[in-house]
Amino acid sequence: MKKILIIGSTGQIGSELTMKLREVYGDSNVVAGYIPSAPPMGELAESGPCEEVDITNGQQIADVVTKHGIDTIYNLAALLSAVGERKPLLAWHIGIDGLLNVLEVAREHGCAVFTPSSIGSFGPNAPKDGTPQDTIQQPRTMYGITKVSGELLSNYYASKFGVDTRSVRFPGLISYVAPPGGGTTDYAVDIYYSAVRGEKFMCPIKGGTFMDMMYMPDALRAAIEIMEADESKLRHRNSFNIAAMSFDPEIIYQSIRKYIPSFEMEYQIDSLRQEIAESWPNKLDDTCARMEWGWKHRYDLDAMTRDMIDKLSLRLNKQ
Ligand code: AKB
Repeated sequence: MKKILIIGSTGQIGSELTMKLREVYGDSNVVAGYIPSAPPMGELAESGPCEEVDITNGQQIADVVTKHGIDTIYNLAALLSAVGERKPLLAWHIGIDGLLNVLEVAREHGCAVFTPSSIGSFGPNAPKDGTPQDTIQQPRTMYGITKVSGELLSNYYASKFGVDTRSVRFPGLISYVAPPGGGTTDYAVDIYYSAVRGEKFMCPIKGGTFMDMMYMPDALRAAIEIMEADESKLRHRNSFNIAAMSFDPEIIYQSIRKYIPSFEMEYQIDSLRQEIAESWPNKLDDTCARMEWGWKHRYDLDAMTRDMIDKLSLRLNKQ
């Protein structure tokens, strides 16, 4: 059985991935790493071991890895794209200095490492539609620069030191559990909250701006399946394009109106997020992930909309 440490367990992906990994590998085998400003709460805190782990403190990571006999690290610490533009030095410190700490601990202790990359690792010079697995990246944001550098560093540790590093390039992730913070694709989560609350949605991204998106259950499955994949079949490591759906604000708005016909949306463009969105691909080609480890999404836009509206309605009515 794997012994897993999650760094950033209380964030948007971490809070759900920790619970999913505990379900798959057993509660006591999954350590939720957190920083004091974002401590675990409720089920996350109560269902398994928790340890303070600051990604910028290599010794702290090493101590927790030794204490719990960790063999796999999910490194989820990062600042998202829009907030990374406001705090570029911190984005680099967490994304790259932090990743180096993780890779060094992994090298010394023989751990496998998952570090998500993103559609943000591509820039305006990449082909926009059917963006290939291997192509020019050249991102313009600090977030994207840390993601490309992270991919290269992770590949380097694999080829130079034999560290089993793997990852995927996540699209915008949509979930009814933990809200995202500071991303460019966040509008595609916020829009469901407005719809379910019966409020008009002020959309920060222009109609006609397409980005890849994915429902969280598919993203969690991808993070687990890539780490379970047969290594001998992998031609790539860091990072695989994965895709599920691509839409612009108008398309997601119309998908929600099938279930909530009175829902209204107006545009109020956020220039920073719009500029970032325009530099990203419209739609990734994920053939390599499908061929090399059998990636397959389960949720398309309408299936996700149905589930989001059901689950969010339950959650918001309970509060
Ligand atoms: C963001 O918008 O910054 C993230 C991402 C696509 O990586 N959701």
